[in-house]
Amino acid sequence: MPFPPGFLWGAATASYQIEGGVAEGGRGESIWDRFSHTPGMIENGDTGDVADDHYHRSAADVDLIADLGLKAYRFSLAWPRLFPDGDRRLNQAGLDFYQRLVDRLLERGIAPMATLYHWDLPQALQDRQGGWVSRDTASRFVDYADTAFAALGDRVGHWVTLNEPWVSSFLGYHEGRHAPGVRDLTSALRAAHHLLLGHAGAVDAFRARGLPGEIGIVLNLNPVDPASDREEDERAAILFDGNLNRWFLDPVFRGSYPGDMVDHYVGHGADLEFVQPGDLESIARPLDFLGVNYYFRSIVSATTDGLGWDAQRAPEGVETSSIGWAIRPDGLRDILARLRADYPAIPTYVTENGIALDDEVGADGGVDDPRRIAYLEGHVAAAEEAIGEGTDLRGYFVWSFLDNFEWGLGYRPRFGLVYVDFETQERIPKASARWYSGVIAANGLG
Ligand code: IFM
Repeated sequence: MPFPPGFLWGAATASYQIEGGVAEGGRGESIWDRFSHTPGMIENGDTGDVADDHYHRSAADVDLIADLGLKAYRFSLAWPRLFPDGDRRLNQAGLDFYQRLVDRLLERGIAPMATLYHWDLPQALQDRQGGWVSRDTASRFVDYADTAFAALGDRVGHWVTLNEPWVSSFLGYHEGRHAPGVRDLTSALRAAHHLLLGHAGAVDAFRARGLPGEIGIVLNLNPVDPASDREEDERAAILFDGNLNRWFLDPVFRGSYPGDMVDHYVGHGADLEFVQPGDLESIARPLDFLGVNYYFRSIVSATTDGLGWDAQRAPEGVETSSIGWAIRPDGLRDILARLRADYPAIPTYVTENGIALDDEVGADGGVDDPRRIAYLEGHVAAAEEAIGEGTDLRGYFVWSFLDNFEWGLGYRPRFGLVYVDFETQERIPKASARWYSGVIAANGLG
């Protein structure tokens, strides 16, 4: 039996990408509301104002998850629904939305996996103190997390503190391609550190409550390949690996930042004095699991500008998704092998994996997506191989349950198992959703 009994076959979403209802139920503004309404930031001027209207359709959406036979559903809580001003004033209506969602999932026999931070910081915290650049934002996050644990901790079996802190910090505060749109290296490093401190504080708060569930972190991890065997490209690949993978894995699992990257960032003018005694010990608190989001391998060449690397998501001429990401199931197997080799053994989930395609509704009203089926089949097979090689893999979540708001790319890329007509909000399970139901029923590829 390659996939153990009880393996969690699921699908994932995130609050800002699907909920809509941004001004309802007392929700406050998030940095993604502000950013998506800033001209030029999002393709086609799209915003998450309505998205999949999941805020009004959550009950029916849970029924659809159940009808597809999914065992688990990974979603995120919108912090500004609970704390609209980012302070200690709880908006009960916001919490009630997630109480109803969790209750409905459990009624339908679906295990909830709740992510506390999938990028929608209360805008008030950005305005007041620069968001994650401020150490106090980590404390505000712990208060919010503890409120969620108190309310939902008896029913949610799997908690994720942060989704992809590399994206929140480096895309949000260094490249400025994501909210809040800051472009400054020290700010990104401060943000990354304070995100990890918030993670650590949330883990402590969770443990202090003695709750029955499990808690972990989700990282976006890639194997990193040099674009050539030139020494400069090989060195750039090591540095990019340090930026993307080791800058998060090392503190969480070893209690230290990688020395080569500390030197590299300082060499580029960064100031790391925000790290205080004891921080790294806290960040390295033991976790119950690691979530891995995997989409592609990174191909890196040396540059003379920026941080000294250029990372591509596909070599020339290979088959890619509709947003240019190469299809490389071997990368999933490789990243899991690398984790086994370099870091302590830990129960692991593939918390996101999927492909963006230009799906269309056919003449028969269905959505045929054979390329998604092939993609998922390849990656499920890679996950199976990793289990055979020793990874303690406990679950696999397709990104995404629904087509949704893909951040800077708006609604153009469709990642869902379920097609969404954004005019009518009709949901149409794609052929891949039916295929995935079969995999779940067989507990594997059969
Ligand atoms: O849509 C995102 C998700 O929010 C985080 N992980 C990657 C997905 C695809 O880009």
